[in-house]
Amino acid sequence: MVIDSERLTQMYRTMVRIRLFEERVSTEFAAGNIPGFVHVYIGEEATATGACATLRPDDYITSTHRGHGHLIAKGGSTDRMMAELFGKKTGYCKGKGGSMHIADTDIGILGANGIVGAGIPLAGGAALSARMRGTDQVVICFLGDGASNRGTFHEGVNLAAVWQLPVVYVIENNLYAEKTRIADTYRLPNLSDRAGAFGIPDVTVDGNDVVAVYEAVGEAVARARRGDGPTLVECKTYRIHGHFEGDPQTYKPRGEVEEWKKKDPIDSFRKRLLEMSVLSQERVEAIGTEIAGEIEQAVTFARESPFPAPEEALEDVFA
Ligand SMILES: Cc1ncc(C[n+]2csc(CCOP(=O)(O)OP(=O)(O)O)c2C)c(N)n1
Ligand SMILES: [Mg+2]
Repeated sequence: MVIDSERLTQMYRTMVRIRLFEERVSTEFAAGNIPGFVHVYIGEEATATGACATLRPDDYITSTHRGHGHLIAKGGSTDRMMAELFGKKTGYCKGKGGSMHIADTDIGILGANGIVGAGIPLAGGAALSARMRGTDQVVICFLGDGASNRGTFHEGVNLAAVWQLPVVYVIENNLYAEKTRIADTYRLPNLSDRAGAFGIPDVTVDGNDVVAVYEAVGEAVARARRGDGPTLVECKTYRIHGHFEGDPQTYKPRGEVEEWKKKDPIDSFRKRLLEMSVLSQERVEAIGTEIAGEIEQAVTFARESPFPAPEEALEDVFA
């Protein structure tokens, strides 16, 4: 597959945007400016970026508790995301939701989710709705290796397979569910092997290679769009930070993080784009400066925005 320079550059920019956003979230969290739990996506940027680059603006995604990368890749605003993390009124949920509850239905983001595996039935519902409305919209459902052990996965993927719904399941196998290694809870070599139980196609890719992700998910999206049902895509990647910010990570074997840092998805993509002359060194630096400025502006926006008023606490509660 030939991918044009503009799209390659766009994907590079998205990966840098996710990385710089997450690095800043990490330092702002450590400084005490972000309340609650935060799970960052550092090291996994190629997966969300390659997957979302295959979608149309009117397509959908469902996300997870580690959602910032998915949301940015689908076009979420870094200003409103940062404000939400800071608990401010200008955030996506008026500062009342935080990191794990960011949604933007106007651009097809059906929500991050604090409940592991909860995006799976939502993705099936959105896909069924697309079919009933007679559209050819597609849903990408992001989930973790840990989530693939949940009942919602087996029930949700099976139903989507039986009904041939337009969903692409992207499993981000980052080796861990909290402190538990996937190898301690699952015996087969690939999580994508689970597709055989549902009778749907599967593919396993290097989740740190944005082009490989783009190609594999692109094929799966095309299949879903033409009515040929779901696909299970496993992206093998690694989370460089802890499960949550502040996690001491004593469960990771010595040297593992350093080994994976050598496979950094942004470094390797940058090298490739320089070799292909898609980008020059000057352009790389200009992109870095521009996006660093955007993130700085997002932090300023968040910092200077007001907190929601106490009397608004019970607004937007549906029960
Ligand atoms: C239903 C449910 N069970 C348990 C938890 C606690 N929990 C939060 S994240 C997580 C691990 C998820 O692992 P994985 O799906 O691999 O995603 P990753 O954190 O690696 O991105 C667990 C068990 C939860 N939030 N929801
Ligand atoms: Mg995991």
